[in-house]
Amino acid sequence: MSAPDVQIHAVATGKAAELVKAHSKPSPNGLIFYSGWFCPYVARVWIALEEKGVEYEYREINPYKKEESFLKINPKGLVPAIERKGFALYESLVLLEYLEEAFPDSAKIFPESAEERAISRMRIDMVSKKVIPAFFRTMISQTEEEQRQARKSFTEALKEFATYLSEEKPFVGGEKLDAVDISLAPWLSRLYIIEENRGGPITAEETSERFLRYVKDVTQRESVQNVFSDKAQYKQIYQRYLRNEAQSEAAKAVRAGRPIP
Ligand SMILES: N[C@@H](CCC(=O)N[C@@H](CS)C(=O)NCC(=O)O)C(=O)O
Repeated sequence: MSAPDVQIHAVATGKAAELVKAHSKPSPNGLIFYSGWFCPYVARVWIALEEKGVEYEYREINPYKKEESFLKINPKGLVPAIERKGFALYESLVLLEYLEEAFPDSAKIFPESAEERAISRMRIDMVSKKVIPAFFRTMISQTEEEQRQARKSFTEALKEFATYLSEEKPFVGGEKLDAVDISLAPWLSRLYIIEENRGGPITAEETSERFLRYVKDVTQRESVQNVFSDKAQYKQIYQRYLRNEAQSEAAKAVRAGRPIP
């Protein structure tokens, strides 16, 4: 099987391109954000930067090229990553925690108390271990029966996520997005891929009315919309998953039944 993943539109488009332009110069705080416009893990960090109001310099990377200069920042060769005053770091969820601690005056995305923070981490762990693998599996499944089963696991995981929501506030974080919301948000922006190709709209029967309202609120949030490129540009990438031809580390792991790296 060939490895066509390296063929990606080179730069962000649409609303995301405006954000890239606004962050094209070195930032006074020295933060460099290594991004791939198309990547949902990148979107987590990008949304967090925007929600927190932390300044950054945006640099576009094609992680499939595994260029030597980027491997010095992240030896795994994956985006997102950051660099600041000679310090390099990667892994989207670690980056969320780093931003919270390294920029203590910025808007908070984790709760104050140790107990609530621990609960947030458990919820984020559920997103990573259940929701995201089931999302990828639903995309790469080829037979109708596989697709049906994968979608069932996916929507059951979403239903579990819905138990984190209250009737009073739009988000898990209350009136604004917190790290739990942000850990899932990029996949909610990409729900249409499942809906258009794997069995139609996600229904309230599969999840809940409350969850469907949450999807609307999250996907309409300014920070979430602003990191999204033109929908058409994602197609080339997601077609590779839908045909089960993607050769990304995530695709290889899901195919082999291993945890996503
Ligand atoms: N666990 C990583 C996953 C990052 C990841 O898989 N990024 C993808 C792009 S969406 C990547 O860089 N892929 C390059 C490859 O698979 O070779 C995180 O949370 O940051």
